[in-house]
Amino acid sequence: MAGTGLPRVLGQSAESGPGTQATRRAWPEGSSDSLSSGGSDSDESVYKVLLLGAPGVGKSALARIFGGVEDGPEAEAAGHTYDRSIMVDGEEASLMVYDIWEQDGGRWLPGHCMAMGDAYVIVYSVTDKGSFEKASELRVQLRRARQTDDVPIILVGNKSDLVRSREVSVDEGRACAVVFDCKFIETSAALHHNVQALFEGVVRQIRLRKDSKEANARRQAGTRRRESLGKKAKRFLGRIVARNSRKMAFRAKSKSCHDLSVL
Ligand SMILES: Nc1nc2c(ncn2[C@@H]2O[C@H](COP(=O)(O)OP(=O)(O)OP(=O)(O)O)[C@@H](O)[C@H]2O)c(=O)[nH]1
Ligand SMILES: [Mg+2]
Repeated sequence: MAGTGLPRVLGQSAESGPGTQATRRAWPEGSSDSLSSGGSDSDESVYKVLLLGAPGVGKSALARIFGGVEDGPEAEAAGHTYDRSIMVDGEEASLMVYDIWEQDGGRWLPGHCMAMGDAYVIVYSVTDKGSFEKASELRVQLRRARQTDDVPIILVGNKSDLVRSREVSVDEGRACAVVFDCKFIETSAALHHNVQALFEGVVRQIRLRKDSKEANARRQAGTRRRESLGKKAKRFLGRIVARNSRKMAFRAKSKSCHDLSVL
């Protein structure tokens, strides 16, 4: 049901991978956006989102927060696929989040994973340079696998709470996103920081590609009405400056890779 603020993790299907279990919990960061149970995965209106990334970077932690599943035995039972609807910009969207990368003894082949997503979330840990390099590799693999498709890719630097053991700076993450033409966000699954923004951003990125220009313009108009005057002025100035120099244009792009509500 929309408006209840309750997520639901649905059961498994042949397509959706290992078993899942129903559970209920509100978004940790608190939001006016509401949540409800998702549809079936054969439904085209359900967006398939794949989590990719090196081992141990926090893919499952992020997926569980999305699914409203607590760590511990419940998480073990919940499996690797989370089906849930969220309200974004006043409209409901159903997401199926797959946390199946390189799991289940190779049942989910990398090629299959790379072919099935409507959006990809490539996760690295900001405390692990190797995982950052792996993220670039995955981006290249994805580009190869989906040459003709314009699928949204969001690069996620997780574990931002581990300040002292950071090995990858925000600037490095952002530069990588600019070079590889994807969006970028840092999260902390441990603190539940930016997790909601990540999945709402995924929905916006999919909509910007799949829905009509009119539908997106209507949503953006709604969002901009709520935007502060200062933000509006900044965006306007940014556009003027970007027009004036290529270097500035690169800078503007590097700023916009943080904005998951624009292409
Ligand atoms: N401090 C901190 N620890 C985290 C964060 N996200 C995940 N972890 C921890 O990192 C470890 C690995 O997290 P997982 O979610 O299992 O990582 P994964 O990417 O699913 O790993 P694989 O399934 O092995 O590929 C666990 O001990 C988590 O508790 C975070 O944001 N901050
Ligand atoms: Mg995992």
